[in-house]
Amino acid sequence: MATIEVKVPDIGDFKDVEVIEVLVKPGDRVEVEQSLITVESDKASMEIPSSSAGVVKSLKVKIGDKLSKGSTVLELEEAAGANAAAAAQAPAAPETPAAAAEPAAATHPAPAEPAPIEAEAGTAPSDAAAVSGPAPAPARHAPPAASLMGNGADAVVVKPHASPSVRRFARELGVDLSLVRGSGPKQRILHDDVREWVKGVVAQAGAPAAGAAPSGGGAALGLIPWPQIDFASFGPIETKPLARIRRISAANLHRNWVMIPHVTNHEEADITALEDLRVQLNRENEKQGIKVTMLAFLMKACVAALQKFPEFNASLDGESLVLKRYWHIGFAADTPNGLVVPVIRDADRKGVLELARETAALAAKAREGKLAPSEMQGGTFTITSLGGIGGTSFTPIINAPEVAILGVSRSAMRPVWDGSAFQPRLMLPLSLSYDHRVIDGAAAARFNVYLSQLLADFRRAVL
Ligand code: CAO
Repeated sequence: MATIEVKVPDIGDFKDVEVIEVLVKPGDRVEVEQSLITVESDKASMEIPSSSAGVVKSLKVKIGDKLSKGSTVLELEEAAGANAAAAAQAPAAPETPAAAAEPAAATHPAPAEPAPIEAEAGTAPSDAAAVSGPAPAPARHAPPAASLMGNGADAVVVKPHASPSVRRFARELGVDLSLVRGSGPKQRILHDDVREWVKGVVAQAGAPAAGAAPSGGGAALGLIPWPQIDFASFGPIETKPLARIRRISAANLHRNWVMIPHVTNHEEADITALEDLRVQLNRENEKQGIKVTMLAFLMKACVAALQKFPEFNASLDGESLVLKRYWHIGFAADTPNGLVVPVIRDADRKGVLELARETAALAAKAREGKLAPSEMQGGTFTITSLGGIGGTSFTPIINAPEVAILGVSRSAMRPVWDGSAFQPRLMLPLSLSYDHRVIDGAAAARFNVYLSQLLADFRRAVL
């Protein structure tokens, strides 16, 4: 029975890469191309596969060791005849001068190629979407990375730090790794983190793993399976993969919708006077290129309402409520890549003109796919305005871990009874969704009424 030394094959420009996972132990039987260890450089991680089949006799590496091409990974006891057949099937290593010079090459089949290199955090394209923070829950959930609401977005998604085998494991379970907090070195996500995340989600909500396909999603809720229909049997169809931001936002929206008991309170604000002021301001500031839309006023008014009702500017953390003494307001922006939520920091310290300037700049950046992750982080409350498009009301989904969101629809002239006659008034529909675990219906109604009063008489917003 021959002993074979399995070495690190040619892995390109990588030298002194660190062993971060050892996937086999002495006595294990391994097949050709089975992953033995995972190594990681500053920018990427990859699995080193076995060049031969056999039984692991001894490991020559441990976690933390630094390896380069030609380093011995382990010794295998070759099972008689095993590698003759395997070698015939194994893909040959690339014909590089380095591989040809490999002295051990004569004693075992050509090394298989390492698993594809996977880019890690920091190397993700800027148009990727970053996910919003999770609903309060399992300990290993990721912190709010950035928002995409559908936000979750992350419109900037920084790729989570995990080895290929962990990525494969997560894929098998339908887990979106961007939602999992890594407990390994440099916050690397480990197999156990994925397991704990799944346990947490199932235990907390009976909900499916975020990102799970609808077909598999209902089992934990005891629902009947998603209908499987051959649509083509009814007529012509076209199948398009979902865009990346949409997939991420879908997972976030699904989680938020399933985990947060939503209720929406509808109210109307008389913005007749405010609209006059807005038009006047736009006239005055035309030369400076500032355009004030209703959104800037809404932000200012929301900050005042959030200060009066602090539980709306909060997040659940287990059995505690975290009240935030800062007012960073997110707003949903519709972009060609999907919905993202840029955040205006310290909206309480900014005037309406500054808020207008900043929202316009962030919305433009969002549409160009150029928002930095930091520009979508830290939100405490979100406004989603469909006023430029239409509609009379809707049910916005809360952008977890926030506890409320304001949906705004299109204002319209309506006859309003003033006690003696109908008057034409410009009315703005406000739809406030709130997390009923934190906010009672009465509090939501008070918040919305107060907001409506502020908008009707904007002087109150600066009191
Ligand atoms: N009622 C009537 N008109 C309104 C209005 C309202 N509530 N809100 C805005 N408008 C008007 C604006 O005054 C502007 O009119 P003019 O072109 O005549 O000046 C026009 O509608 C377009 O406004 P806008 O949408 O460009 O600007 P905004 O500041 O109101 O909104 C932004 C900016 C980024 C929020 C918006 O462009 C956007 O992306 N909205 C979509 C958000 C979304 O998709 N939410 C859904 C989330 S839930 O799935």
